Amino acid sequence: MTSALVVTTYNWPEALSIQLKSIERLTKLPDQVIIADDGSGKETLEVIEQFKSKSDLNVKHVWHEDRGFRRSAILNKAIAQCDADYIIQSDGDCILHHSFVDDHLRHSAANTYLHGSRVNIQKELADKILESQQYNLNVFSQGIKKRMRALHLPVLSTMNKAEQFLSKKIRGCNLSYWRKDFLNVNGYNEDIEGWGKEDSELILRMLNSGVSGKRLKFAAIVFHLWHKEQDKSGVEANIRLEEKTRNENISWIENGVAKYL
Ligand SMILES: [Mn+2]
Repeated sequence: MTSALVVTTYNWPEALSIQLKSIERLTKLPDQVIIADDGSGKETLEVIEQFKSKSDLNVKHVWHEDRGFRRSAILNKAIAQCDADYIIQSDGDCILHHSFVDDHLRHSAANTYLHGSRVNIQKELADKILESQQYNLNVFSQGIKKRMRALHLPVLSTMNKAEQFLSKKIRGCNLSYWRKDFLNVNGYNEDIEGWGKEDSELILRMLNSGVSGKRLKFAAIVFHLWHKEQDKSGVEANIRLEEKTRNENISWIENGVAKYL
């Protein structure tokens, strides 16, 4: 089984560079790293080029032009370009726990997607990390919210039951699934543009197609760097698309990944 870590980013090179540092510290490395770049400028490109030049990892930068928030499209393009069996997703404003990839791979199971915990780093600590480009995060760190989520006890994760419903805890910054299960529902729905609902709508279709989920509690941890809230003005239309998927038991959408394959 081969794995790819897919990291989304948009014009926040200071955060991406910390995220990439956390990849270097992983106890188990993915076979491929793909940066899904939703239209960032030169500074982000420089961070990625620098990382590529000093890393032994197979790193791919998938970019499209900036036409607003198009997370669904850039993730489809990135996953189309990867040939790994298993996809692990995070965002460029997150710092991975050193066991992040190991935890996802260890708990991977047929016909199952996994989602882990997100620990929020508050503004003051986030600013400090971004400025120093250094971090040391654990359950005792000052400046994190809901610190119990930073507890790493992966043995306890094995007790989690499979979910046949959409968990409110699903976050696109901490998700893994089989690429074939993703292709089977035609990936992200690109009718969803602007902030919100693209991940939960995808997961609903996976559930509708017979895949179940599992939450990795006390494992697969990401630390999310504080930032100002996104513009959420288009979310109503996205909520309607998600409701349609739920109410009509949809598993396949037209405007998905297939056009890139
Ligand atoms: Mn964020």
